Amino acid sequence: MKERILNLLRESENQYVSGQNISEKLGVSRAAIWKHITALKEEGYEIDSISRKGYMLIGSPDILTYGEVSKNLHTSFIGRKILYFDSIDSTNKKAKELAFQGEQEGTLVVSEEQTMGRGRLGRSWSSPKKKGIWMSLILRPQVEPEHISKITLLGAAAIATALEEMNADVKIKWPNDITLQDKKLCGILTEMSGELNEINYVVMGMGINVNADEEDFPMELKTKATSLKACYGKDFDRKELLARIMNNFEELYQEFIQERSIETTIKICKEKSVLLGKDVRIIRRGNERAVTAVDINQQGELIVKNEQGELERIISGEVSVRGLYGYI
Ligand code: BTX
Repeated sequence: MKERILNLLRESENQYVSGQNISEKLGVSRAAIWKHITALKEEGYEIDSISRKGYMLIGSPDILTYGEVSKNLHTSFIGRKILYFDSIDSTNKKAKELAFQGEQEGTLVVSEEQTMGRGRLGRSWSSPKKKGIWMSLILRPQVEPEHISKITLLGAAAIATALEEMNADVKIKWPNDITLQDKKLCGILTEMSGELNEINYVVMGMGINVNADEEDFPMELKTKATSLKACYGKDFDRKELLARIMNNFEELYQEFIQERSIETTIKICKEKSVLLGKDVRIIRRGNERAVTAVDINQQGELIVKNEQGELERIISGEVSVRGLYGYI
């Protein structure tokens, strides 16, 4: 009922809606309306109330609920259901539990903060409250498990495109990072449950530093992480960014599922690549070697030239890529 009252207020932008009108349309008592309005105010909605005139919505909180995100969402199934948390250990963990219980494809788990956000290989992911977008998407692609690493690239391309639409000049660092001024802005963690030749579900976790100030990052991240705000000196609209990511992702995902192609994704990943043409280190289980990044092929693999001058394909799996002297 609270959501329905909110929707009525949203529909009547800049106008008062009388208590009687709400009561007739939704079949609730005036006292019940008052109770829900009070609850909405507690959530951060600014609602003006004048006796005899009624209620008017004058401001919405900076929260990533479906009600707040959906205005900019144009998808048919990606992000059409958002499970919203104020605080959680990890959205990937929650999404995996839900997917295991049968949650449908496209459901998005979002939290304002994570107390145990995770990166790849058990690393931790700093997720301060309301300073970023910490979310995990449940997918059930009907493809062989070997294609799963492509989903990370779809995510990277969708996020980079959304950020470009909002005038942020970001780069993609194959396979799972987005960078801004050579620092880490976003990381993607894709996890899968499946059999040898069948996928049960995939969870793609995305962490994006949006409005974090430098002091929001732990000491060890200060030289290597950045946020949109730290770079551009202003707040970015998290709701709009989230919706744009979903819109872009759905398009790329449809191409992947229906046409078995990631051509558009690869084009974006190459155009925005921070690695191509650079000398980099490939790190696999503690072993490092220097190569030159040359290309990304249609399978989403990184093509590098090794010290012998031979071309090699690097599959994302367990590798990390670093610049010769630092993160890039
Ligand atoms: P990764 O293993 O490539 O990166 C993890 C590393 O990045 C850490 O070891 C640390 O050095 C650095 N780092 C940690 N937090 C941040 C941050 N906020 N910004 C920049 N650098 C950071 C990347 O793993 C994948 C991260 C996925 C995070 C999402 S958030 C929603 C979902 N839930 C969850 O638990 N993880 C994913």
